[in-house]
Amino acid sequence: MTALEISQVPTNPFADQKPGTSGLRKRVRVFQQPHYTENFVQSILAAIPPNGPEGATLVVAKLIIGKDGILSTPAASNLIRKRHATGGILLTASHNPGGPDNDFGIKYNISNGGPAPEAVTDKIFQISKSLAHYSVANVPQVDLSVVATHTFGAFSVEVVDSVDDYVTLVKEIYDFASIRSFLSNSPQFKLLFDAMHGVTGPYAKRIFVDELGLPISSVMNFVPKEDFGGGHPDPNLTYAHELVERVEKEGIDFGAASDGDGDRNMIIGKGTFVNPSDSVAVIAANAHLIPYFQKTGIHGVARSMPTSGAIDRVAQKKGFALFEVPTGWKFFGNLMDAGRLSICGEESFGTGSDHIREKDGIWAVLAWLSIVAKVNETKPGSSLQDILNAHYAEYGRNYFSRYDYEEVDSEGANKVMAHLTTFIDHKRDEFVGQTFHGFTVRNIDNFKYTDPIDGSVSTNQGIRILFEDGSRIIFRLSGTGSQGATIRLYVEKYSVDNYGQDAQAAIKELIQTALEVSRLVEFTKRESPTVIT
Ligand code: VG1
Ligand code: CO
Repeated sequence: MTALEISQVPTNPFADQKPGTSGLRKRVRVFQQPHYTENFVQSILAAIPPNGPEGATLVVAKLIIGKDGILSTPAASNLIRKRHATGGILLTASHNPGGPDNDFGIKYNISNGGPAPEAVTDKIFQISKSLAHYSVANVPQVDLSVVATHTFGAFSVEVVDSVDDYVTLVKEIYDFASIRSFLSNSPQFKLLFDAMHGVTGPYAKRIFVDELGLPISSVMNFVPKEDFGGGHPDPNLTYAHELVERVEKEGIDFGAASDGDGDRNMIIGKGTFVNPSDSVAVIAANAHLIPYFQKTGIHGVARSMPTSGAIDRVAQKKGFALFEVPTGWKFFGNLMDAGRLSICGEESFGTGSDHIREKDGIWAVLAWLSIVAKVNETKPGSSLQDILNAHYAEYGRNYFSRYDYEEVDSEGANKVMAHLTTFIDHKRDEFVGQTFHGFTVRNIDNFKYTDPIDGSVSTNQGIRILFEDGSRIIFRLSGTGSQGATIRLYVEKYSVDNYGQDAQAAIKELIQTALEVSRLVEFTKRESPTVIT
């Protein structure tokens, strides 16, 4: 085979290629502009460290691609680690809607398998602002529907089975035989997994049907579609309504969903919603039931700042080290690489461990399924709600809710944040100590994080209002939206013994306080949020 021809294409830089919480997220139409996508990919490649000084040429010797172009984000993280790849590029709108009029995204993961940290994304952004050309290789068309390796001189393209390595991984983590025997001995136990036409369909079919012996009717929307069948592949109570309705109507014991690229998860049962902040706490509290953690032990646990402190209670009781990081999975990577973090989660339906460097939807579903199976060995008939109640009885309950105001006018959103900032600086003295609906302000700040491993500092990670009783209100702007601005309002209230309340009723006064203090309705003209979790 002759070597590939590389050509240089002149281009002009774009000013807006700044990656956000996880990758560069824009409308599909933006990525379709001439040179836009090529520019960004070139900027990523140029930012890869081992290639040294500015202007050095990156030699891409090998490309590994999932069959049919399908690879979930967690499976890609695993593959990068297993194959010792330099990094990986993921083309995905993640939890946002896709198709020609909606979203697209490009995520870049580094050699540890995790999302690029800020130092790397900053470098990508810097390069993108002055890019004058990109390189294109004339690689012949490769059939992505067949697992094979294609060699072109010193360069090769390997098309791999998307599911195999991932299934091997999760089978090392969990006791499949015990889950399988629980399922076959409990014919009344109904499980339903919704892949939301995202990437996890083939994984779910292989794991739940082939490996665990469930009927094919246990998985829904399992054919991946480019536009997610017109849906919004975000596994929450609003967008996964098809699953939610079926769980209630059909009395399903265990319902689960994951997002477009398979890194998020939602766990529900009839009449039961497992809040993601509780989910990671319950997994941490029950980690001794999972073979992987029996082997490794728990080195530490972590959560993103807005995630409730439910896991803090577990850490305290069990003596685990606890870390609070900014929003975004990239902040967990250093701690994991340093061997200081085993289990972590985000309130945004992200849960995972150090088995890879991404949050992992199917991993979380299997974690819960393992816990259900084990608990049922000693307490037959235990439901998700029973497991939650037992947890609340032992640790208390952190009532938590998130209100999303999606695609609001940027100007309005900025006004909300600017107004709140006045209480951090010049109006601080009158604000701290004030009481709203029974909650007295103890402190207000803008979350700043110093990475304990490399000392890097991330500022402006969300405005926190902390109250005397430990309750919190947090405001931050989304870094994954593609249009206007999205305001996220998070509230949390801890109760040691009153854990049977409806979550919305429990946090009602905090929401009132948040809206009053921020003047959000006035600034954004939004009477109500688009999504409530
Ligand atoms: C959101 C979530 C954050 C998550 C990120 C990426 O970011 O809040 O917790 O890590 O999405 O998820 P933001 O900046 O919009 O709040 V995914 O499934 O798009 O990788
Ligand atoms: Co995602």
